Amino acid sequence: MSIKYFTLHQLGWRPGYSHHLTLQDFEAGYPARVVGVHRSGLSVLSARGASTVSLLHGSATGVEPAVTVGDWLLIEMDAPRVLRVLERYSLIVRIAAGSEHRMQAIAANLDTLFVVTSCNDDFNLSRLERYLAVAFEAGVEPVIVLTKADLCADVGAYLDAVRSIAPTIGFMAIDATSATASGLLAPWLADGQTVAFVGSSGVGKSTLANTLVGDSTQATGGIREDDARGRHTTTAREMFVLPGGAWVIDTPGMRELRVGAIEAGMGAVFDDIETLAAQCRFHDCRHDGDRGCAVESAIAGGQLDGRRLVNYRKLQREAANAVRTTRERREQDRHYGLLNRTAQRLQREKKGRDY
Ligand SMILES: Nc1nc2c(ncn2[C@@H]2O[C@H](COP(=O)(O)OP(=O)(O)O)[C@@H](O)[C@H]2O)c(=O)[nH]1
Ligand SMILES: [Mg+2]
Ligand SMILES: [Zn+2]
Repeated sequence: MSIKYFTLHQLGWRPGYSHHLTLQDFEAGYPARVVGVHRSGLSVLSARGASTVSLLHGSATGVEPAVTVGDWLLIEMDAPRVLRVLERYSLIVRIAAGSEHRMQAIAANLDTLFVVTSCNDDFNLSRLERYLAVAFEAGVEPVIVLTKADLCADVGAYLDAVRSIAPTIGFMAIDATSATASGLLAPWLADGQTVAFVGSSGVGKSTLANTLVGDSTQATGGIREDDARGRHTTTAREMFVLPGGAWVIDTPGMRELRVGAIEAGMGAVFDDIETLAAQCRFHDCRHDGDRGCAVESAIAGGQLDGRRLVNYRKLQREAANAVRTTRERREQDRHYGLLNRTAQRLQREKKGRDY
């Protein structure tokens, strides 16, 4: 398959990235976008075409969290070597599964996060709030996509529920298998835009990705890994381009999206609770039987869903916990680093005495 060449603009380049690059940087290397993260290395696209660079080792180019799909790299002019990871415009992160504190990047430099759920048992307002908080924290516009509308008798009830938690953000109900879905998502899929689909397994993320790609095989630019049927499947972390020029990152279904620090995101999703909390009699009100609590009286009066307060608290605890463990771990690392260096010095001194 022939390789299609993309301009930086088509690859999603933003003027802001240049602000972090010096003239020397541009002489030493060129920018390239990570379109695939594989065990063997990173697939990148640049104005020079497609290439593979090895994964980053060493602290010089190491970033925390590690390089992910959508990242921009500075690649050395004449060698497949990463000089630097460019400052991220936005980054969707979670606490890695099976870890207490390790941040895992899901997608970098996104414009839009499509939060996908279906009009059935998967639908869960608290989980939606969680995804929204993560998107807002990252500075990414969230859009809620309700799939399987064609299989649902009362789509209106689902839409009303979404409206109740997120009156200001975009949402839609679709049949992900139908071509009409493309038109509904089109406002977020302009040339050079980068979007990602997140949500539970089986809600239709890959189906939707396939619908957007349509029948066009040339649209994939030779970078999409197809299975035997030539359909997109969610295997590795990768992004691919749509016929209209937008970049799509499909993600494997997530069993849980555990949050890290999300104060700003919480403020955006739960601004009703935070506004009420400012009216509580005591500034350190726990909204839990305290006198003069505006949050509890709003719940009693039916203006606020009690479920929202429960979820707000849960997410706050989770975030505080993640922030604390990360800080403790950093201090521990510093401590052990110091011990190590001291041990090495003592050993050198001992050797000096022995010889
Ligand atoms: N009828 C209907 N089926 C759908 C819709 N979205 C997804 N599906 C089906 O649901 C199953 C899971 O979809 P898939 O895209 O693999 O989900 P993913 O795990 O989120 O990527 C597939 O059999 C799809 O055909 C929809 O909007 N309507
Ligand atoms: Mg999938
Ligand atoms: Zn209160």
